[in-house]
Amino acid sequence: MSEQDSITSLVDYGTTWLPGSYSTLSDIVDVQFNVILWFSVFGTIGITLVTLYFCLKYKRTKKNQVAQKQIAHNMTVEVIWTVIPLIIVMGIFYWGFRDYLRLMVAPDDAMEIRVVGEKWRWYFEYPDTDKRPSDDLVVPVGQAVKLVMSSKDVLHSFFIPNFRVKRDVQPNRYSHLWFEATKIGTFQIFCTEYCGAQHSNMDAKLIVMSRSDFEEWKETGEDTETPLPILGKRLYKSKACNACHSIDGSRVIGPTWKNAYGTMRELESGESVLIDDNYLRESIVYPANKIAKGYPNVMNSYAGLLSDREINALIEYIKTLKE
Ligand code: HEC
Ligand SMILES: [Cu+2]
Repeated sequence: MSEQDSITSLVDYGTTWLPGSYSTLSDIVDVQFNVILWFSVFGTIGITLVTLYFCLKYKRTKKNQVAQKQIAHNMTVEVIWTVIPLIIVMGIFYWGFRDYLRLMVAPDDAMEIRVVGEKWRWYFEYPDTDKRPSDDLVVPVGQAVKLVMSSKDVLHSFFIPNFRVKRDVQPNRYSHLWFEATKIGTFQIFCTEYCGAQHSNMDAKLIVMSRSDFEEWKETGEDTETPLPILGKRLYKSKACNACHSIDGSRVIGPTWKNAYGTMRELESGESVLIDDNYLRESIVYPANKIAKGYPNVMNSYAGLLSDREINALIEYIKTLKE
């Protein structure tokens, strides 16, 4: 079986209860979830049944007047129903805390990857390479990976359901998360903290590769072959420009790209500029320099995040959107 064949589909929904489990620690989370869940289910049903039984048994009737008697104290019963639950709950606490530490503390040999969240996309930086930020989180199988995460704007939350890991991602502060993938495949990453209009589009792919494929992937440079407009079209989605710019004339958060090239753009400053290559480039790299009239200044700079070729590709793509 080749590596391609063994790639699992995006999002393994698993059972009714939980999505498929693909990291070294996801099983311990599941075991604990299931034990506590079923313990609670039996507890709830058991207590309800006993309550109902007592209600009927000790119901006050003409024949049975015992129910009138008040019982203030029963030491034996009270000690039993305090000590037994205490032991059970402390056991769950010990177990939970021990596994919590395993989830929180990354092993020393973990590989570090930086995660940046911004409205409305994730991107991933590999500190030990000169690779450009990646739109997919690519990791080798069987290797502990530690994510160092921060946000450029608001609070986001990074969630890989199949790995049972989730953590808030804040501005001006780093949060951490670690995992070790057990299988080669592609998995879904979500943002699970409502972060504005396009929050539901804030997802990414986690691609788990064999170690040799991963080493190869790290070495691959940028795409120099795809024709510019086609590459631009791909980047429009992968760099999440589509969260704020439409290509069909509709207004999202920013101006549509349809029929934009070659027309005049009114700016907040009162000036007008021709939408040409220079204006487009400046708008991508320094969006705050010239604000389109009537639009909020919410676009992040893509300086350093897009190569020259990628910026050219986006411009060429915008040019093709003329009718
Ligand atoms: C968070 C929303 C958001 C995202 C994501 C975003 N933009 Fe923008 N963009 C805006 C807004 C709002 C404006 C208008 C205000 C301004 O000029 O900064 C704008 C303006 C522009 C303009 C000037 C357009 C004009 O008609 O004047 C260009 C070009 C542009 N963006 C390109 C991009 C590209 C390329 C990407 C993806 C790599 C991108 N934007 C991602 C919100 C966004
Ligand atoms: Cu978000």
